[in-house]
Amino acid sequence: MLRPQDGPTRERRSLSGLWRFRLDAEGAGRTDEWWRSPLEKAVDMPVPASYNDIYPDETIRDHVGDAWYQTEVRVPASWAEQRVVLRFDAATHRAAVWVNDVQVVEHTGGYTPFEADVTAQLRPGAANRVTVVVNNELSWSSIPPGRIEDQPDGRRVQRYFHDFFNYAGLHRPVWLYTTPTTYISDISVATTFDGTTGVIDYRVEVDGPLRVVLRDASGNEVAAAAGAVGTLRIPDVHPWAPGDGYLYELEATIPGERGDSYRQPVGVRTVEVRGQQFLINGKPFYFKGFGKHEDAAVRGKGYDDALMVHDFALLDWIGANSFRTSHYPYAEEVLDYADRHGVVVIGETPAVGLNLNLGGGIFNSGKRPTFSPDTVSDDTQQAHLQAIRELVARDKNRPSVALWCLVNEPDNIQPEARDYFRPLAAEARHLDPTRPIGYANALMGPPAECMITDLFDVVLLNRYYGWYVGTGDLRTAETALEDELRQWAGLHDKPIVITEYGADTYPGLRATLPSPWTEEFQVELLDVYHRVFDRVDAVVGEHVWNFADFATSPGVFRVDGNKKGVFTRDRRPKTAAFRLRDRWHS
Ligand code: GCB
Repeated sequence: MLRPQDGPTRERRSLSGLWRFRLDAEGAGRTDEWWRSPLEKAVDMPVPASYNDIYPDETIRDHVGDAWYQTEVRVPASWAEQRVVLRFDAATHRAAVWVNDVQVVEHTGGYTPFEADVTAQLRPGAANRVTVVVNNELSWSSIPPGRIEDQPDGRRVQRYFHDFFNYAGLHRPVWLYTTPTTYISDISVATTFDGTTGVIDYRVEVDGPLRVVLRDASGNEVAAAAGAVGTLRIPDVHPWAPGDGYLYELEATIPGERGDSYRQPVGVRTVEVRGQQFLINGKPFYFKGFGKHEDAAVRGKGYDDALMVHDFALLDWIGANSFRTSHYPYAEEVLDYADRHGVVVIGETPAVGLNLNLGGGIFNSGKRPTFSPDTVSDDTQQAHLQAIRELVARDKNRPSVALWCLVNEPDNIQPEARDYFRPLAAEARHLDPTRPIGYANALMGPPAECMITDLFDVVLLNRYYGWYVGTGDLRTAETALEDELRQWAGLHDKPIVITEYGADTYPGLRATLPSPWTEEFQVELLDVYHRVFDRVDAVVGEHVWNFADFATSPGVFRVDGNKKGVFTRDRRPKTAAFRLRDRWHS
């Protein structure tokens, strides 16, 4: 699926703005057919945004079930000549959509786009109603999973096995766009080098003749070809590289008056795992950065240009070269920016919380079966496969994405884990043979007991020695961490990226002797980890948890959310930010 774009044959209309909004805890809207008329008893709701924190109203914040959005749209009469598509960049976690009285699409999965051809339903030149019902329920057959508890007072409460708040709604822009009736439906590129020549293998989904032109960043034509499948060669190529987001532009054109054209950015680079090294363009790459979240006050997970650019500016300020889209695919605008600025991305699926013995980095008592017909089951696996397919389909052409992370902190020691993950790893490799894959391993799945690491290319470790384990004891943390990293390096000839390490830190809480929750402790803990990383050659990256403080569900170990941010939720630096800046710039 291609992103909407403006061009000689295509036109976009953003539906961002205020929509009408109404909660529907009882599910009446589907039986009473609320899409047939203007939504009654509605309030204004901004799109894009999570709906949860817009009003000071706990029935909205803690809502479980359907929520309805509706807007009215008019497009020019000239659109009658065109094919018209309605696209949602995301609707969390599932949605059904009507244009006027007709349902046009349904989608499950809260962080990937979906669209419908609405040429037959949308009346150009007239007023049209667009109605969406989004549903935020998580179950054992959703990714991420969850379960709903019925309270004695009749309320339904959503429980889930990850700590970040279950924000919901229309988190990303909504578009109407046109294409000609004969149109380009997808483009795939894969890049390599032949000496100093860049090689782009392309495939365009189209029936009939096609022309392809490649231009450099100054707009000069550097290669051309004919046909839907082919190879372009660029002598003296300017590679895409970390810190140098150089992009070419591939323009595919269906010739003729009723033809189509589409511009696809292309960064020429290779990614490879060789022994315990992670190579970009054949050179060892060391990941410096963070696990992040899409999270901010008021808008929740709603996409925002200002916040996005600011976050990248802070990454640059602190000397980071990469981040992980923990724990779901981020807005496409974020990936565009990373592509254009040479920021390396670990792209993660929304699979988080597939571990019944762990919750938000904390051990639960006892051993419970994660994989069973009543918990993580074949249904979960199907949803997980679909999430992988949609992520790869969306981001396959992005030079910034160097590695796929298929799941965060799953149960990796129950024997069934192998049967669950083997088809997932195989599918990811089949869909994208050009990128390595990994999964983020939790502390309770140590090297000797892990059933699945051999299915992956890179060892990704989330570690909390000195925080969740041996809280406050940084001396033991240092030896335990080093000991464990050496075990991994000895067992697997694979590079290790530390995808999480950190400590909750209440901004402004200071102490002469570092103790948990103080700013000094966060600094000391990072120092300890960095000393160890520098001693273990197999470690090729460090992603601190987290870039910024973020909202969570309530918990006794959460003070107004997760406070492991190096920046506060409003993006002010804690003391640790300056320490990281010194390290990462040196
Ligand atoms: C983890 C999880 C992350 C949590 C973090 C924590 O291991 O991967 O989602 O937020 O721990 O702070 O507990």
